[in-house]
Amino acid sequence: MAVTRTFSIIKPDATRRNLTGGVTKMLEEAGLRVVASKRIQMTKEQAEGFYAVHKERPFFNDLVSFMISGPVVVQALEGEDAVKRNRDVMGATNPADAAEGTIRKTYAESIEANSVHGSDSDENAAIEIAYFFKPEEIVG
Ligand code: RTP
Ligand code: MG
Repeated sequence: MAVTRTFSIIKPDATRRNLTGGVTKMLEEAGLRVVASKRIQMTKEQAEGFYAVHKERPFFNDLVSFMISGPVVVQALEGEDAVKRNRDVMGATNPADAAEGTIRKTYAESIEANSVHGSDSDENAAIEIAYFFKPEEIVG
């Protein structure tokens, strides 16, 4: 299995509850390595751009408001088959549907305040990493 990268966000519901370490520990225990990380306050424009694929969805405005409601931690993660590995440990979007032992089952508050984002393909991972990090900020 090839070592690849994915992009993760620790969302405002998790930073608010001081769960940056708890979430990162679960990512690391799943075999992912943090190769870039920073805590930021996203602007409305940044959040709208990041979630542009969802702009016709009914939850878009609420999602953008939520993502700028507090600090987030953006991370690039590296590991074998990183996109799938990360999505497996994240669990289902709705924590009510998430499997035991996943980040969302453990920490998420609701389908919106679900503690983490993770890229859904290698192609999107590359786009999302480049949206937040300069190449020299990533140390593999
Ligand atoms: P993500 O992109 O954050 O990793 O999560 P995902 O693939 O599991 O979910 P996606 O369908 O891409 O939706 C992006 C984020 O929008 C919020 N959401 N709210 N109110 C709702 O029905 C609803 N559905 C989705 C969640 O924060 C979700 O992670
Ligand atoms: Mg998604």
